[in-house]
Amino acid sequence: MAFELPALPYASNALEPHFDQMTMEIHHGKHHNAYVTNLNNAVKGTALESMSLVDICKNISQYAPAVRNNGGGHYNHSLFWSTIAPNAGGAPTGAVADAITKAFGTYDAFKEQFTAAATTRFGSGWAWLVVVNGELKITSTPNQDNPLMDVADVKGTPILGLDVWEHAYYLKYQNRRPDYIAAFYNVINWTEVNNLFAAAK
Ligand code: MN3
Repeated sequence: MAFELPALPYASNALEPHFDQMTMEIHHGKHHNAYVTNLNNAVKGTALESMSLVDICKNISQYAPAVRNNGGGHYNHSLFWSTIAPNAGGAPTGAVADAITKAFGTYDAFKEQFTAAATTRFGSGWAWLVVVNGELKITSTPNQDNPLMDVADVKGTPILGLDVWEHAYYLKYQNRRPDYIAAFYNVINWTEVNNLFAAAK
């Protein structure tokens, strides 16, 4: 029952020109794959082997740093690949659109706050849109932490995440993290975000 690297749900060049093919291939095939391998090594022979990643995250403070870093890495990237897509992006749809209006006022105001969270996360980490008691909040976490974790400042169910580690953008955008963040809005898979929102409420 080892953890497994999920296949990308689209071709590695499908998100061009926003997210480039080489970055997608290295990010998924090397970085994410390494988190899966290292997670499996960290849980081998322990009770964690048969637990869900979500349950592991919820009690992460009880486990070794290798479980936190690689379990978080596996969860975060799996969510990331599923919530971006080709022929996507733009304004949100469905119940998430309504919830964004309710929580932030407008889609532009949401973008402003999410961009700020992603831009100001110092060093490596993630920006998140999370569901807390049925409502949307924006937060960020360091390294491979996420809002499911008992160590997170803002706890909730993530329905959208943006990886702001340099490995996510350096090949195409070099030091220009803001350009990478701006490109992200062209690939958000609002259909899947709505699915996650419905499941989280
Ligand atoms: Mn990454």
